Amino acid sequence: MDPSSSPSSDNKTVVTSSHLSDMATAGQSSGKYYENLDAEVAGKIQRKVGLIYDETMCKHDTPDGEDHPECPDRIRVIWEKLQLAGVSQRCVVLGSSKAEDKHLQLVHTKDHVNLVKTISTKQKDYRRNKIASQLNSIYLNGGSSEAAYLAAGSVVKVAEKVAEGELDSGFAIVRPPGHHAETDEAMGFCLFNNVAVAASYLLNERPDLGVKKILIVDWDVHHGNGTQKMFWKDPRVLFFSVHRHEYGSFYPSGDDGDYNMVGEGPGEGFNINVPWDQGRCGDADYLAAWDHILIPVAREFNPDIILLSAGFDAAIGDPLGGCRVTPYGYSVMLKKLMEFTHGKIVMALEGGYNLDSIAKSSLACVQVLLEDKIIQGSSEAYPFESTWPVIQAVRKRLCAYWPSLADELSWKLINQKIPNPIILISSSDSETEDDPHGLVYQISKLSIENHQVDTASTSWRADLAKVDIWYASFGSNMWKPRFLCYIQGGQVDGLKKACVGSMDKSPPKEIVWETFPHRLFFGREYTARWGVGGVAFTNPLANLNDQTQMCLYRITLEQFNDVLCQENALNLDSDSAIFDLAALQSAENQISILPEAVSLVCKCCLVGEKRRHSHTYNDLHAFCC
Ligand code: X5A
Ligand code: ZN
Repeated sequence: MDPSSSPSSDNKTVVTSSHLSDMATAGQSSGKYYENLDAEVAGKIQRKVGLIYDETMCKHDTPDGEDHPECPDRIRVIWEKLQLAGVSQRCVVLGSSKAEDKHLQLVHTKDHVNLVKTISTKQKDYRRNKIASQLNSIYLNGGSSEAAYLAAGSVVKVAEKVAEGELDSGFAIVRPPGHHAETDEAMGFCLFNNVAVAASYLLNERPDLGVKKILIVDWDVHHGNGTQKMFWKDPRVLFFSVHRHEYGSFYPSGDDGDYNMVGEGPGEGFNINVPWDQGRCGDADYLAAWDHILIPVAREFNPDIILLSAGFDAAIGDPLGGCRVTPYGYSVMLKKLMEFTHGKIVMALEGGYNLDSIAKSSLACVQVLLEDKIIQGSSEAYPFESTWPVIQAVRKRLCAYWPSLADELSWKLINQKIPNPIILISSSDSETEDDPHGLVYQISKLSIENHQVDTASTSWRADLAKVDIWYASFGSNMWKPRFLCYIQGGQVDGLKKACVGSMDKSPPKEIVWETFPHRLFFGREYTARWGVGGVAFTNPLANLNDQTQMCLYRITLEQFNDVLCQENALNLDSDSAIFDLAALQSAENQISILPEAVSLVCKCCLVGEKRRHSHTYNDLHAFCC
């Protein structure tokens, strides 16, 4: 294969704002219809994106109204979000349709279809709970049958319109979800396998539409066991699922989601599983799987249409998934799929249980389908160290079928030099004071006074915006509204004068409370900016049994500079950064010479696995005062 198009070319997976440049297209995301005119003036025709939402699917609910993650509000919040953002107004909104039994029976047994069909009838009232309890992770009520028929039928309808060319792409906002449902069994909150029914419908019932090869991408955090089984021996369907697997212990559990499950007979090689063995996977991990598995294979397979089992339970904040994909991550994954099939993509909702996350992620995806500009950047730059062995194993297992997977990933790629995360602590005051250990003072000098570096560079903001740091606060700045004054501007109680905020007003990407084995070693009662209330520093040499609670905000290094300016009553519009990359580097070096007990512990280490870098406790973290 041509090495220049090799999926293993270096640095592909680093998620930076450079991804944005690939993405820029005409049209804005605010949803005013006249912006579509802009798009057309720019020579771009607005794409026709279909949406189906029907409140009737909300009637499927727990029998006695008990709380359940797969709740009716899931699809409501998505629909409301699309409306509020002005995005649904730019789409083609279609009415829902019930699936036909003969289409359901393309992938389900007659018995299963009949069970779901009759489950909500009066005659079943007394048996319904019993039936549900004998199934795996299923509840049923009087609304279940109709919702299941509408969910499957709606995915079929969007798929049909996209295949016909009447729509460019579409999103069926449906529930119950489908991908766990097997030929003869409802499970995992799924009654009919909506996506599988649609795929089989196109292939078997609509030869006139010319769909001969279908790529099903399943990015729900759970393995799409049902879909896998339904097309196990079918080379017309390439099934790709990325999911938590945890060596077979994550739902739906067992070996089905293993990467050795590649299909059988004529379907051998047409089933691809990417099993994560731990949670916390995020944008960078998913995009690594995209860049080094899915995208090269999709290029070879050359599908006629893509069906997307779009669960959003790998999203950050999901209560079941434990992963960390951001709306931006989803939009990049989807955008990368738009290169195929002239963008003929049918999204069907699967899981996703954090209402806010699924609404935002859905919006980001529909904006991609509309070819809006992708705005937000991602939080994470590098995959887990443990992600590469998974990707390598999958590539190795499947390279006999997909030559583009045959090359070894380059050493450079999988051993990317990863900048250590740094915790920066700033106080609200720049006056110097005795620092018994010299450390705090020394670094403070280093950071505040060495700012005549590279004044020629006016682009310091862009550069520093790409670097995330942890801003560790204690005392007053632990109160979020107070810290946010530095980022978003404003004045809270206790602040003597309003802050202008950072140039980049995006809120901290993460806020974490951690207890550190250090105690406060000095404080000040009064500071220029805050008046009475003061600041404190942790004593790095204190007894390790002493504990200090700190609040860590993940912000960019650009924002950190603006925080520093405001704390020290300096102007924000300086040509150079107060604390630039060189300062960060020297702060790191200063810290690295200190004995182990001295340094703070980076949040990654506290949370668990060695992520994205390997380090010991003594190679981290800068103080900046
Ligand atoms: C569609 C989906 C999850 C089932 C989890 C059961 N199902 N514990 O996300
Ligand atoms: Zn799921």
